[in-house]
Amino acid sequence: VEASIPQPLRETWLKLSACEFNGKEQFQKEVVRHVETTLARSIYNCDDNAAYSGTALAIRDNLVIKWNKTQQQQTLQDQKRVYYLSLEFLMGRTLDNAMLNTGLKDTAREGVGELGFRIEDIIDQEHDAALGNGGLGRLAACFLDSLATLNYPAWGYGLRYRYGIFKQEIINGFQAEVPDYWLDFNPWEFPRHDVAIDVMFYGTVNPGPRDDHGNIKKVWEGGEIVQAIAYDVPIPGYGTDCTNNLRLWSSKPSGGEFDFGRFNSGDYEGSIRDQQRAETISAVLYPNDNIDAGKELRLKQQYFWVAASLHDIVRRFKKSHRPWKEFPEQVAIQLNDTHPTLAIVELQRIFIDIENMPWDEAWSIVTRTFGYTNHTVLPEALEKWSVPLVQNLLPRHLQIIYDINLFFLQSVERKFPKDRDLLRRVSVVEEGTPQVLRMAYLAIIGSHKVNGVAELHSDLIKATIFKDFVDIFGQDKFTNVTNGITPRRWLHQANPKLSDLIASKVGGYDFLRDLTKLNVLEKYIDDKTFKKEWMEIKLAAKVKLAKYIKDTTQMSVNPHSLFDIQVKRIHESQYKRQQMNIFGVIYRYLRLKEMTPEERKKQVPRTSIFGGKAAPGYWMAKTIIRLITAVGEVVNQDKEINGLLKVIFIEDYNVSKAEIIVPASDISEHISTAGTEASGTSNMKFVLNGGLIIGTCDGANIEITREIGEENIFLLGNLAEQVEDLRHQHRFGKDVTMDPKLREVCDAIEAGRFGPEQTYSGLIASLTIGFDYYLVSDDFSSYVATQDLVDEAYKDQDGWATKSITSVARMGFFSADRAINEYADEIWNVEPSNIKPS
Ligand code: OX2
Repeated sequence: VEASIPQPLRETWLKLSACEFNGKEQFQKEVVRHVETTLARSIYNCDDNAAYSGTALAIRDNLVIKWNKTQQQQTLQDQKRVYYLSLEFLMGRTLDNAMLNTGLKDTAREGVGELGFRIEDIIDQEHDAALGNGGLGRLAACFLDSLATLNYPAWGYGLRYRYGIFKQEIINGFQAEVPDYWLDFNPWEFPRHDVAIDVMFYGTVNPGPRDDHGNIKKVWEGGEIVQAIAYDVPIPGYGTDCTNNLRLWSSKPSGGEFDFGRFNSGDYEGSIRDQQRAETISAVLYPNDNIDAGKELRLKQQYFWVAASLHDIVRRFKKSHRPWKEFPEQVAIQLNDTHPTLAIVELQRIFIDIENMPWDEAWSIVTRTFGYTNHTVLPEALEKWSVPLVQNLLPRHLQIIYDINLFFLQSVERKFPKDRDLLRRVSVVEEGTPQVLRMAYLAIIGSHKVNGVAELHSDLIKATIFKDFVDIFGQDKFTNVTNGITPRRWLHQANPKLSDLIASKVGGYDFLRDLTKLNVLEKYIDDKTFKKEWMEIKLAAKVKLAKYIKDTTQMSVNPHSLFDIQVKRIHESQYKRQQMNIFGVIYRYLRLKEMTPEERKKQVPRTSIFGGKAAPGYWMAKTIIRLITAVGEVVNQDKEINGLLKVIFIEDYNVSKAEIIVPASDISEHISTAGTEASGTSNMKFVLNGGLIIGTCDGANIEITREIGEENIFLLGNLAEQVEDLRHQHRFGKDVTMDPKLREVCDAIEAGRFGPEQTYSGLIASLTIGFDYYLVSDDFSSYVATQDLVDEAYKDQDGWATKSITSVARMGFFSADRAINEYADEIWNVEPSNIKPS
């Protein structure tokens, strides 16, 4: 029975319903009320942090009213909904975004101003919600913003990690990790203790009674039960009342906090052991970007999250009393990478074991419901679960996986008779000791669409890792949706001055809802004052970053130097190639050292800025960080260099820091080995903020080039189609000598110019005895030459401004709104809903 107010009393209730505050005075009243009553503080102890809390709670009230309305209207309209399943949502901060999306920022600025606070200081109090590693998690966050902005009825489902991605500290030049406990005060989540779902692990599968068709049922029973508690987060759209829901699951023991029997008999520790075991499931985000760790706890997280989410989705569908066959017309579930692949198996299990549906009918519904997004071709990132592990943890699911695989292989056999090798290649079960499950294959088999995240990437998966599946299912099942970013956070919020300048030229802020409107800017490339303002805004962003660097590292950098930025995860396999960047910095340093003072005067001063986390325990990635900091220690103090080159490592790169860093680049680096970076999304953020790119022909760089024009990007290096040959040469070629420029850099490192050479021996060895898998030596001289072109181009500031403005004008395609509309049309078949404004 659902709790609700009986009909005759609803009138009374409705008259009393909460209203949004309106205008500055009402806002201020709410802030003060929250500080005084919700926080129990007063005028005498209201610091920035208390002011943040009061402001957040006041803004939150308005948000919640919109959110409730949206959810009620969506339920009433009973349209098809999208469910975006992602183990990561890298949200960053919420307050500023919520104020901007609901149009309350000016009110809030004035309001808190009169109460003695600066809105910027208040915003700065908030802890990032860092429930993600990098691009994959941030993409999910951008997609939520676009789904709400475009009025799509959509929910995100994820895990409520108690610890997000660790905080990075740099100690003596090396990375150290500190836990990120972020839930101290989080006004943006609403616990739903009434939404508690039991999830079972382990146990056995036993024969049960016969079903309606006379078959003996399989009963999964006797396992350990953990409860999933829902925590809901409102997601406001920009310029609309549509406020969607992100539901995050938290784990807790089922049936009471601890074992009273044990407690009373004096076994205090034992009594809380089960509680801790249960709570461990949602305790911590695995800090791996693009690497499959294969740990049991991770599989537990995946099933826990997937089981709770599907239970929730199925329950919501059942409320509509529609026949099961309409399920795919009401529900679209998108799998963000293979992490939620068990959802396919779980839905099939619900249908056949619980709802007693025949296999084929169930499977047809399942496959029409799911879509799968692939984000990588890197072999180390493709998820594989050991069969014994799955057998133990999810015995019934393993049986269903075997059946899915069997029926699939039978269909392949019918289509390609006698091709035994094909069957071996496409089987979900990979032979070996132990056998492993290839989750990507299961995801393909169980979905109606599979997409890559940029054109090159989508082509590559069809030609390489999923080639057999294209032969089996046909081309149409495979598609591309190039990633995008939300211009609300990554332009309007991060760079308000630029957003205002653009708005003054393109006729208001409509471009934030239709980014193609930026193209109007091209009209102004000869407008001197506009150009000047444009470059002043860039300089102001650099000054702001320089100040941040000064405040946090005590290092002074010259805002008039060329800011060259590479911020992204540092991957163990080194495919993003921060090492190439720092080798290039060393090469530049060696050249500067050789120059006469006169020659030095002609050089463009440069500040090389790095940031990014390495997974704990990943030694190669950490060595790269150490080399960067060590080069900084030498170069930054070198009197001869006199500020012509500075090397900065920004500690603890995260979303809120990206909002300071992204607007401040002159050039940013996206230099992955061609064919390895599926898309990249920071490339889009930097260009949207008027920074140029130095990059390889990889991922979305290719489409960015197509949109903005070759003259506006600095491309370098070998192409994806050359990579295989080059690797072959490295391994089997006769006289493979290292590029002489790179040799010189290695010699300097080995001579100990950046500290003990043993520190870097692994990194150097990866180039030589490791056969230079990521082709640094093949791309290095092109990289160095291209950096020289960057310097030349930068000397012509007017030409640079032209490139910058033209690029921004042509970036409309890279809005996440465009990406979401493509998903909606081609994969989900959903329509925006009609959210009536309040
Ligand atoms: C990342 C990809 O490495 C990156 O290229 C892409 O832009 C991003 O996903 C969003 O699509 N884990 N992280 C990624 O892939 C995996 C796997």
